[in-house]
Amino acid sequence: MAIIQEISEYLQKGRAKNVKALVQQALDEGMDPKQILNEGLLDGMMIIGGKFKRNEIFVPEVLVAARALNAGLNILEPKLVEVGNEPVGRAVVGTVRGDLHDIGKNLVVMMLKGAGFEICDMGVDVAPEAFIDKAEEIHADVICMSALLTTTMTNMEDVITELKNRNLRDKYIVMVGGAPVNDSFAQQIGADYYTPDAATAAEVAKKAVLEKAE
Ligand code: B1M
Repeated sequence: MAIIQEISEYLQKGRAKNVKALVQQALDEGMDPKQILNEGLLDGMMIIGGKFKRNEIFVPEVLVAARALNAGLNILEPKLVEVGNEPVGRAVVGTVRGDLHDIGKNLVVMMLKGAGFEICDMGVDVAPEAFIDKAEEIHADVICMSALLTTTMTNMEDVITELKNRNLRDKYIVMVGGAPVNDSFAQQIGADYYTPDAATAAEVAKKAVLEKAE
């Protein structure tokens, strides 16, 4: 079996140690880190997502698969972030209030680091005030929010409302993303950018910061 498929299958079984070893082996064999990420780790997680949706598996199985995914990501991270070097700006990144999903957010953190950003990773279940307080504290350029639930994506708007209340809206580039989020939702809540994936988020953040500085 091809190593990339093995990574996906061990991830689905929640075998973190095997995933970790196979990701390392794939890197040692010279495989592209992005291919390992997309075709091995994320492919495996998509299959888990489908089974979860169809009630074929439940939260514990999803959690062990997520742990295996994170084990693989830890090995990949240095390779994914070594792409960029020049610091281009600072970003505060977090998953919005009420939402505990952090895998996509962690990818956004990695890709932004790779694009040369200094990052403050706020974790999950982040209150609107906390995003803004931290952005002010570290003199951030960008606020990045992730949401995976239709019930929590609406909390992204609270951050924008709070920015407006504090007369800070124009100070920050606000970016949103996550499975249920799309461009029209981003426009509706007044975010600056929606991007469908972490790599695009990093590209767009870099471009936006450079444009704002001109
Ligand atoms: Co949750 N969950 N979950 N879950 N879970 C989903 C999201 C769900 C779609 C599953 C399903 O039913 N098919 C569903 C949401 C339904 C909905 O809202 N319409 C769901 C549900 C219902 C729930 C619970 C309510 C289940 C329960 O308790 N009964 C519960 C909620 C807990 C809470 O948050 N309060 C719950 C819990 C969990 C676990 C804890 C078990 C686990 C999370 C573990 C963790 O994150 N550490 C989990 C998981 C793993 C999933 C699925 C299976 C996978 C999510 C994931 O990590 N995908 C998910 C099904 C699915 O999405 N197919 C599901 C991989 C990740 C890389 O993708 O985060 O989308 P994603 O990130 C992408 C892009 O979206 C983008 O970049 C990444 C790609 O590069 N992106 C951004 C993300 N953020 C971005 C920000 C940006 C730009 C791009 O700019 C700032």
